[in-house]
Amino acid sequence: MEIKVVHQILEWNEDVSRQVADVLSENKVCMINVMGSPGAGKTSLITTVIRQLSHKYRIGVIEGDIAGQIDAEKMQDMGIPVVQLNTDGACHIEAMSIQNILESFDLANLDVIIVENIGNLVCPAEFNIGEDFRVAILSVPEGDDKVEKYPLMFSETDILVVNKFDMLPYFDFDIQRVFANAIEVNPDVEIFTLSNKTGDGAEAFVEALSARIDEKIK
Ligand SMILES: Nc1nc2c(ncn2[C@@H]2O[C@H](COP(=O)(O)OP(=O)(O)O)[C@@H](O)[C@H]2O)c(=O)[nH]1
Ligand SMILES: [Mg+2]
Ligand SMILES: [Zn+2]
Repeated sequence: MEIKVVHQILEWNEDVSRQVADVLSENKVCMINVMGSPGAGKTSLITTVIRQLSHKYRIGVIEGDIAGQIDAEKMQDMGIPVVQLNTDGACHIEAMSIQNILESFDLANLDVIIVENIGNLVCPAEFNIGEDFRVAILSVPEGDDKVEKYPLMFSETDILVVNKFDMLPYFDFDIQRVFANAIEVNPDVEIFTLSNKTGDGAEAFVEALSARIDEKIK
């Protein structure tokens, strides 16, 4: 008899993530899974997207954090429906949590749900949560070797945002190395350099995001 131990959680997660994806499709809602290290700029990027796209789409947010609700409060202040998911120590979000949370949203009146995953470059990449696509953020101060060191995060993403590009002059950060490493592990990845501080590069990223959203909901 086959003995399943380690993979059981991942297989169960896959089943539930398919159920979540079905519910989202039935309701024509596009879900985006935003991942990256603590401080990479996930919340800032989501805020940028909300500012630029909330006239076009009805957006909701799920804020994943180990504890607290600091980021969720920022979303609420922008008038966005938000649910805070506290993982109480767990370092990634699983599909089961998303499935439970979806009941809190009025899905018929939403076009997009943006999920801010737990700040972590490792295991969030292993767990599908029913998303339509992923955005991985790497920020300049983290260093240009991170794609090589954490390949799964970058091989499994659809979009890579290199954030805090305004800080490039202050760091020995070789953007060509990041491009080369990312394309090596993920030939189809779309890459954007961007600063949430100055707004440089945000327009191209938001346009690409919008095209992917339209593909799902139109
Ligand atoms: N200079 C600069 N700072 C940024 C940028 N994006 C985010 N930050 C700052 O980085 C810190 C962490 O950002 P936050 O969005 O909270 O990161 P998160 O932990 O990934 O959600 C905050 O102080 C932001 O103001 C950027 O493009 N340039
Ligand atoms: Mg955050
Ligand atoms: Zn984890």
